Amino acid sequence: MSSPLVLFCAGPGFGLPEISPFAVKAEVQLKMAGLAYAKQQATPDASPKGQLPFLSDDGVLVADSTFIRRHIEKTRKVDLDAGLDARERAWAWTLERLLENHLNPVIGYTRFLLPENFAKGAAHWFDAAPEAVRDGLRQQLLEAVTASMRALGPARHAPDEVVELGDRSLDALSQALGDKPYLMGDRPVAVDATAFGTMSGLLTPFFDTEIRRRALRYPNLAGYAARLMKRYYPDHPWS
Ligand SMILES: N[C@@H](CCC(=O)N[C@@H](CS)C(=O)NCC(=O)O)C(=O)O
Repeated sequence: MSSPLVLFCAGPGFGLPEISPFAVKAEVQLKMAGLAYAKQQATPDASPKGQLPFLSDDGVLVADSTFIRRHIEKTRKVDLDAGLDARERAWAWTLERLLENHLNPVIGYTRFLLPENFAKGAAHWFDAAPEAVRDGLRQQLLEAVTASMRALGPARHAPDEVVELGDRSLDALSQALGDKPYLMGDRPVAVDATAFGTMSGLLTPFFDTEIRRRALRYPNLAGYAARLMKRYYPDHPWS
């Protein structure tokens, strides 16, 4: 029997198994829970919250990677933070906020608002559109992302200031990881799904960026991303 779970994401790209760090997080959460699932490509407008990823569980739609986690934990009786006490769970959640609320916007800024990266990456999403509207669609996307990056903060700063702030969060994450294999110890828990989405998104060799070079200065973070890639996407080429 096929699984009732279908994860809707944008699909692979930019040297990653999924373009979006939130989609990587959601998929790794499903893998951590040991659940069978199918994947389908979708665009954000198909999601109840206008963003990817979202999950269909036998037709019931659940949007947002954190609510996807809550849904599978509740309905499949799994605990992705099993073994952690209340204080450790609180710390893991704090790290998730650092990753999603601070570092993921740096990824968005780097991919969309640095013109060379936009030209190499997202601009190609419209290559198949009729020539008459192609540039307009690119411009429309850039304007939407710029508005959201202004709301989130990065678009108000100079590029080197975005790198400086991102680097502070990388340093904090590196300190939090230390010499452990995973953020909370010897086994991966939910925050590792989030951190892997972010770190693979920052470290992908597809974009040659200053924030990637900074991330590579933390050997424990580069090793961590490679360890998780091997564990959850063993067939995905990764340097
Ligand atoms: N809080 C959401 C964030 C998801 C998100 O930001 N998705 C982006 C792709 S990385 C998206 O769909 N953006 C399209 C839009 O906002 O219009 C989650 O955890 O799933």
